Amino acid sequence: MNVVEKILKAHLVEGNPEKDPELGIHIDQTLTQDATGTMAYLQFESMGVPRVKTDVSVSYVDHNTVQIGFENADDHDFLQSVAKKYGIVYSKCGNGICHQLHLERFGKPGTTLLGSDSHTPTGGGIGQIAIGAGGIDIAVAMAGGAFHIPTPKVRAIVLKGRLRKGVSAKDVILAVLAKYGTKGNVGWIFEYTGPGVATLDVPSRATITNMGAELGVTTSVFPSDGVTRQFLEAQGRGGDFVEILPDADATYDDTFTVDLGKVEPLMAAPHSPGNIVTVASMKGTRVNQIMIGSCTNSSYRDIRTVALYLEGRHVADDVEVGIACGSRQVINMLAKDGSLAILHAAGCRMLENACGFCIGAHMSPRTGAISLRTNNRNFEGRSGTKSAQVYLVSPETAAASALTGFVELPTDNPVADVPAPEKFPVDDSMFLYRDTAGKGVEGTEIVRGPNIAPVPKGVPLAADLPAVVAIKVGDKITTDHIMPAGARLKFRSNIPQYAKFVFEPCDPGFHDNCMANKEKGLANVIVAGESYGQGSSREHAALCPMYLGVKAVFAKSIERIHRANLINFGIVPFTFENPDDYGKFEQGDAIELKGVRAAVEGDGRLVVSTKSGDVALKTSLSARERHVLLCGGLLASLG
Ligand code: MIC
Ligand code: SF4
Repeated sequence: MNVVEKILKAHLVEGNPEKDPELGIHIDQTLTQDATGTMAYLQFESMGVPRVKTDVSVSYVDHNTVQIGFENADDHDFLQSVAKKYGIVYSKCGNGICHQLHLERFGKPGTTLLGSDSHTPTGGGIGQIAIGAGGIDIAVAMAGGAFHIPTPKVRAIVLKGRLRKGVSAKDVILAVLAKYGTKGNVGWIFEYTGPGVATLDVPSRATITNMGAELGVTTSVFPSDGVTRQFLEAQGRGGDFVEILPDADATYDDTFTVDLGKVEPLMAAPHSPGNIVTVASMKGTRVNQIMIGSCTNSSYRDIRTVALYLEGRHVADDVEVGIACGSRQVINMLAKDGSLAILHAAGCRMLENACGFCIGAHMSPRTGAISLRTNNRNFEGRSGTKSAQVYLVSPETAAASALTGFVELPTDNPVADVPAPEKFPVDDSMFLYRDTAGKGVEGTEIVRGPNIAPVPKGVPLAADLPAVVAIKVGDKITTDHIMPAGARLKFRSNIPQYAKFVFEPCDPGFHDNCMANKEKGLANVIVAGESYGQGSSREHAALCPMYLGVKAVFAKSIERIHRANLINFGIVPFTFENPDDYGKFEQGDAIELKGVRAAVEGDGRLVVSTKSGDVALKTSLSARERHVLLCGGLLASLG
């Protein structure tokens, strides 16, 4: 067996991998972050379960930390009180970024982790099957329910050789993205294997599995080996180690070999993480801003490497450089070894150890800027500046370029490798309720400020639906297009308010049109191209459209997490039988979804008449998904 098969076999509760298209797996650990967590816990509350049933569930606060206005602070208080009541560990605002913290303090090889954030696969770096999902799926897992994944196909990414100096894990995952792109990988799990694995420390492995999210795979995973043991021991968690290696005769559905020694410094050019070019080809390009950090590249290894590049030097006058560490542990180590002083002296802006710039919560670059960033997504406008050109790079490329203000090759003047620390300083004081984890504190009152609004529930799917094409969008529409974050993020706990911004970057009139159609008794339909719903796990990209009366999506293809979220909120995910039929719809077309309920109950086929002729649509659903859709969503299906 390979590593994926070993872990899934130990967690299988429904389905047979040999013949079933969907598997139900038991979830050992969950994580939430604040921006998706409030909804997850509101839904968990409505399930009426007295306490979490997982081994460990952690509620992190890292996204909405800026606190302009009362909304974010309201959310934090709500989350803290929920954690106390239900036996969840609460990571206070200021502790760090969820994925970095979870890797340091909770991630355990051989276990399953479900998180309400698409970068949860970071845990694959420590040998977990770690998957991102919508908040309600996390709520179900906390209540002891199974999580469902498409029966995976497993691709071995065989690593050979050793990276050259100045080249790092970020370049490896960019090389994998260059090969496989951001679409067409739905249902796959990528398992890293081969002799090169041993040359990568755990934080580097986690960089690779983190950004596997951009491939659209279910997750990515590394084996748990001697390197994993050393990392856990250095974290004072040696007892959490178990060895999980692929058997010598393990088989895979496909194999791709990466010769680490031949990987070049790479970057993802605007506006997609799959748009890969070499750093060499961009060398000498003027840069205005450089942002280092995010859950992809904020470990001690990464920021220490940056400090080594900047030691005794200063960033260029015309470039703004910001650094956000992943956790307090990282900051403590940088403080002790003098790196913080180096970074300050070099003229870097030291930012909060939170998501911050990555989600466009601050640090938006100037109009038309070129911004190099070490995070994982460069979708148009995500930085907060629509005209900005964001390139995703390694910490090494970022640091080398900071010195001159132009794109530089980090291999020209590389620094020494940062050895894996023998001991990490452990300070768990900002993880609250560890002692009552799994038990909860009876009598705890949930704190609900005005930003916490009730969760809307769906209604059963009607037999026929008179409808309107409320919007027609193109290929690769991301959840950042559907449900913008940045300045709008603070409304995450208040659906009627947040729903005002659905499709804001594509059509600011969308909300009002949908509400008007809804009042007339018409359903709203979204027509889209390839890879609809790429990116984040934010269920708001389905929940808010549900609130606006969206009942179906017609797309050329739909990404995994978003498709699951649509079903969870009673929106039928149809694809075209013939993709060319996309051309037969125009925004504003009046259509009818005749027999839509029967289609969902039956073979999933629906024919819709348009002014250019009939269009055949299909949806392939498991029995469980069918039931959820007919009830009007997962929450409604639970009674
Ligand atoms: C992101 O990177 O887009 C986010 C913000 O972390 C999202 C979660 C969210 O929208 O809250 C993700 O990746 O799932
Ligand atoms: Fe936070 Fe950015 Fe990571 Fe999302 S991708 S969890 S916003 S650091």
